[in-house]
Amino acid sequence: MHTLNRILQAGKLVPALEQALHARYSVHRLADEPDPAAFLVEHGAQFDAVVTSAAIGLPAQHLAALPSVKVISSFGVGLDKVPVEEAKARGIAVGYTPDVLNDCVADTAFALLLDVARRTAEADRFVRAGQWARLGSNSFGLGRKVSGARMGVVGLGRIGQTIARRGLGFDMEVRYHTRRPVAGVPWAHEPSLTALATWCDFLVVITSGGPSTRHLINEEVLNALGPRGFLINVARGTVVDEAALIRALQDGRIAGAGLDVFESEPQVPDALTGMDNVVLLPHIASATHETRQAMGQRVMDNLDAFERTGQLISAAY
Ligand code: NAP
Ligand code: 8YV
Repeated sequence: MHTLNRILQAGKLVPALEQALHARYSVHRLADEPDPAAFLVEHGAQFDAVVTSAAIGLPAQHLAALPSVKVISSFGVGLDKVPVEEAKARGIAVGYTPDVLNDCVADTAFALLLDVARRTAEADRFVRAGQWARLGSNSFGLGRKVSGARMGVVGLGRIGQTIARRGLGFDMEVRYHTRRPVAGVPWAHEPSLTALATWCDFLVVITSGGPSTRHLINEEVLNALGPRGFLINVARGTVVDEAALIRALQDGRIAGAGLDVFESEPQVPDALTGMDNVVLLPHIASATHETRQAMGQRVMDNLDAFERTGQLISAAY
């Protein structure tokens, strides 16, 4: 038994999870503190668990001020803002919410892909602005065909494989790039990211974030994707060199982009908001009632399992 007496809530959570957490445990919201670092210096020792999210994370210096913490339970699958190595070194368990969001993130990748290729958001703006009524039928122009196109998936983990499977329904030819080939999948591994970008019509990015993938999608990859190629990013903003992406779009060196994530969220560069061949989402790939409910449930289940058994349902290491 690892009774959790006092939980630190690192930031804002979805309301249902916040309610469930506060109904079950004694929880303190760090965000309510005017000076969180000073609060932790004074009171950090009273907490034996932290609940956070992929978006909020937990600064390593905050974890250093929490000497009694035994478990971190994070809402989300991305661990780029969670100090996993520091936690591991101290024997602190780290829980997260993989798998339950695969479908919705894959669906969003396809929503972006279809939207940027078939220009649906742009066409919606055209209709609302009265342009169709003014200019008449066939005035909007043409999009790019998606069915039967070539899709390159960068990262073929839980979500990447779900995206690749979606390609089957669109009769797409799918190849992927990862550092190590994945055993037992029907798609061809491409060891060179540049070669994958050259080959495909749609390059869909779904690697993990963090320093090891920073600016993996750089000028060279974008040039390889070429003026008929589209970039879709549902991974992390840091995986794409955003300045290089903007230059490539401005020069017409790629055809367009569908982006759910950005380098400095929630800031989106004006250069992107002014472009019609770009579809922009506010990091909502997992944001459905069903998936967010399942993610919140996994956060609670991780805590519950840790209390009962010392193990997590979904452990990050
Ligand atoms: P996962 O199962 O761990 O898959 C990660 C994949 O990335 C693996 O195939 C891995 O293969 C590949 N990868 C890692 N580093 C790479 C590199 N340098 N070059 C090429 N491939 C690399 O993770 P997942 O559950 O699919 O989630 C993936 C990521 O999606 C999360 O970490 C998160 O950041 C992001 N995400 C975003 C949203 C959103 O709302 N937009 C929602 C959920 C998740 P190798 O290790 O073999 O290279
Ligand atoms: C999160 C995400 O919902 O799971 C992840 O890694 O990026 C999203 O699913 C979002 O970051 C809230 O924490």
